[in-house]
Amino acid sequence: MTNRRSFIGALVLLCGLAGSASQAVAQDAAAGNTATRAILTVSGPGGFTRDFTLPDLEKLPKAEIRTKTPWHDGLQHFEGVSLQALMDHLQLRGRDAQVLALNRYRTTIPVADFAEFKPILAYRRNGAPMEIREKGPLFIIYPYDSSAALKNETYFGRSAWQVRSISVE
Ligand SMILES: Nc1nc2c(c(=O)[nH]1)N[C@H]1C(S)=C(S)[C@@H](COP(=O)(O)O)O[C@H]1N2
Ligand SMILES: [Mo]
Repeated sequence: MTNRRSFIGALVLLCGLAGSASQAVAQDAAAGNTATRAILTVSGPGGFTRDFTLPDLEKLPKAEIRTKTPWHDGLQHFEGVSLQALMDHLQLRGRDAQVLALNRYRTTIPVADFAEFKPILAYRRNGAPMEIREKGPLFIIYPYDSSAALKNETYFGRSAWQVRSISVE
């Protein structure tokens, strides 16, 4: 009787623990605990792959761009990491970066753009993190106002929002 009762007690306890653990995982993925959740995966030649949380990205040297964009009203202030700095940090080399977004949008950015135009992987807009519904958490931003060459569909098309992964090839 006592054994049976403690067995049931243990079972109830275990189910409770498993339940709250899987709940935590689900909440992380859905609501987006950006402190612990990988929001970016960067991959490269030779099977290289690295996950980044938001704090991981914030530890890299910060780059800022002030510009108007086709997607926002008025002058915007973006903070993030320069794509060139991200490549340098990971010692990645390649010709093209294949960018995949949460909404499955894909675009190819020539790596030469990184040094030439200094686009950033923005994680804050006007001082605040970007929600997924605001095209966050990561948005590739070029300094559109700095050059007439950037104000066209080529560079708007490379400006992926809701970026989830970048693969250098
Ligand atoms: N995640 C994501 N980023 C994206 C797109 C998209 O569909 N999804 N469209 C791209 C293209 S092709 C262009 S020209 C611009 C279009 O922005 P618009 O839809 O606001 O005109 O955003 C780019 N970034
Ligand atoms: Mo486009």
